[in-house]
Amino acid sequence: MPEKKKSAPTATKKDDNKGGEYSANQITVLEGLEAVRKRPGMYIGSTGPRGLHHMIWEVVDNSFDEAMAGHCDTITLRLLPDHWISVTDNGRGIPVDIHPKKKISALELVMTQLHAGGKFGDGGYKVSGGLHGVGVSVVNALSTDVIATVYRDDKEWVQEYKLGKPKEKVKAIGKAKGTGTTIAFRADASIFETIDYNWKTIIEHLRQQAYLTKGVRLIIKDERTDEEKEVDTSSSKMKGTSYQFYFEGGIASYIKHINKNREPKHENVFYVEKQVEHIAVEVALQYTADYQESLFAFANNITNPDGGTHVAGFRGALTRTLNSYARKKGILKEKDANLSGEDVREGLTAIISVKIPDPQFEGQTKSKLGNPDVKAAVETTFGEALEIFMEENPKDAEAIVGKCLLAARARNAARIARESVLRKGALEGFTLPGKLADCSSRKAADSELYIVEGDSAGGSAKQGRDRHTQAILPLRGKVLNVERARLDKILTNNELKSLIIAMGTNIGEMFEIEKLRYHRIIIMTDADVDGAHIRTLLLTLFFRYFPELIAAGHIFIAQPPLYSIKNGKDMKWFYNEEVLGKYLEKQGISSSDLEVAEENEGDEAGEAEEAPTAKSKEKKGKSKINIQRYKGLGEMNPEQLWETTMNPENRLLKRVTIDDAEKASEVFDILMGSEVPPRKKFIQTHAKSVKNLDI
Ligand code: 0RA
Repeated sequence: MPEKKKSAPTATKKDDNKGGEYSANQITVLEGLEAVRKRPGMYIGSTGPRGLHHMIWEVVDNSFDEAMAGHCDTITLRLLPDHWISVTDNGRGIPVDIHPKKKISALELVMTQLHAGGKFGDGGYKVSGGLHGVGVSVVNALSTDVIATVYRDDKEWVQEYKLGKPKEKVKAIGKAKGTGTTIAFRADASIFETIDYNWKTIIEHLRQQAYLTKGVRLIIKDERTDEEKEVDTSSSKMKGTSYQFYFEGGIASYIKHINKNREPKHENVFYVEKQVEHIAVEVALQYTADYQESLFAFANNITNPDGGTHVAGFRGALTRTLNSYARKKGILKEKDANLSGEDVREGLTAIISVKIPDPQFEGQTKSKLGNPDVKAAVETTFGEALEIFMEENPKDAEAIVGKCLLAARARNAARIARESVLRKGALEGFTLPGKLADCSSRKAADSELYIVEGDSAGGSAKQGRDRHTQAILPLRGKVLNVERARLDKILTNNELKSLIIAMGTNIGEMFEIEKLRYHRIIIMTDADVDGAHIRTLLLTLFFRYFPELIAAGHIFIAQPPLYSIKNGKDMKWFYNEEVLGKYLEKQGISSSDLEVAEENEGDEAGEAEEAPTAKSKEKKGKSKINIQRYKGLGEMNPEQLWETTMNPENRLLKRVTIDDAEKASEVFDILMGSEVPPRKKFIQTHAKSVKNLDI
């Protein structure tokens, strides 16, 4: 690469051009550039900062074209004093020989004739196009000064321009080693709203371009004076700032860059690059734990925010390939529905880059690729390569399909939720579930909803309650106790639908806490393993779908007594062993006696209703203290249930915190999850505290 050390572009000797040398051809050329100056927006997009920066992109694109044709590996952009920009590459150098028909140097043609860009040369296809593929002549027309320097045939050639017009013919001004081109320009301040460049905009655009052109070294140097730099970006620190972008991995490196603050679901980035006839296809992707999709599509290095045929081909192949893999490996069973386009999109980071000789852009903003043959080229190239990648990287493949399945489940749950309980209007004026014994009060602040396990306990609760303020919703434990059922399945459950309708809040995006019909929602389950199971499930449901209700303190757990002691006519209730123990001690019954009594009972599950029985030492033989142990709510009669568990005057309620619910949800995952080791471990460590856990 020619190393011409210059902090600002060099000017050649002044040598007035003889107007008479210009042919008729050149006059039309100059009229063409005049048209650009009259309607700059039509050629460069805008005269605002965007258009100004397009001037740079246009010049850099020409060097990228040279790089993509395989003739250049280094491009240097300099921001120089006095609003000069210079772009140097080590390509072949713009030809300087005289064009046979036009009788002027090819360099001059390129610089002064609209769209002369790819019209000559060796036919290597021109890649830049679309929005800023207008040609360097437009940059020339919109600049007060341009200096084009070419290193070619061991010579340094130069031509300078003022407002688009050459000052003199192209001429050799010295010797040169190697080949290359430098285009230096100064945007016309009378055309652009501002001619101050934004460093960050330049860095970000060029970083992207560097990713899209692997193997090209891009050097960007800020050599402006301090006054010219943006005041608010700590200008003094910017002095001498320089960046180098070189990405051997191309768009695969780009994927890593985009995902660097995300959580990738698999290690290897998928990458394919293939030339299909005249279309060059490049695709890279990696899934992350995100919910959004980050997809970037480019045609000839120009971004297509509205997608187009390349994106269509990509999407088709992605969905098809992931589904066929999941089926082949039995991850999707026969009865399972296919993964949808939406499912495979969640958490996807992907870049699709195609290069075609004649890109066609559609839509209002010209941001959608239209070439029809691109779809099939991307679809086959990408589909085949992804299939091979999945076979060769089973770990990655499993993680990808797993993530998509998860997305499918979540979407299914959301859909079911929307369709069943949740449609707007479905709840308003919708009849409350038949099982619900509602309270008569319509004031939510006074009202309570008891969720009761089982029909028999439900019956007692209905009879024992305060009808004015207490509503009862019995849930059938068996139905709820769906082993391994995930919440999405559970949401199809009629019992839970009834609960959601009864609460009145709706769920998901339709959730409205203001619609809550009861300010206290009380989970009342048996003090046994099944009860704990159902409680866990309900807490998980609240934690996952109604965290607002927990946060607002609306969710409670009823505390039925564990024991009762009948002493003559007196009835005492005990809600935990400690209090019972203390009471018994006071009565002169030691806990060892109690233990003996329990052993005598002879049933390790403690099923007996009238046990344990202990005799008071002092009152030996006189009176018998009858300790009753409650296992199920159904064992209490309505009066007892009211007295012990529902009467606001003496009941115990535990308000559920987010912490409690989160723990429950973890337990739920362990109990219901498909992963066996954690479930096994959980059961082993809790085996002593929970007997007869039916998992
Ligand atoms: C057409 C033909 C040839 C070179 C280029 C264009 C060229 C253009 C630009 C613009 C910026 N840098 C550039 N480098 C090269 C060369 C044809 C040949 O050598 O046979």
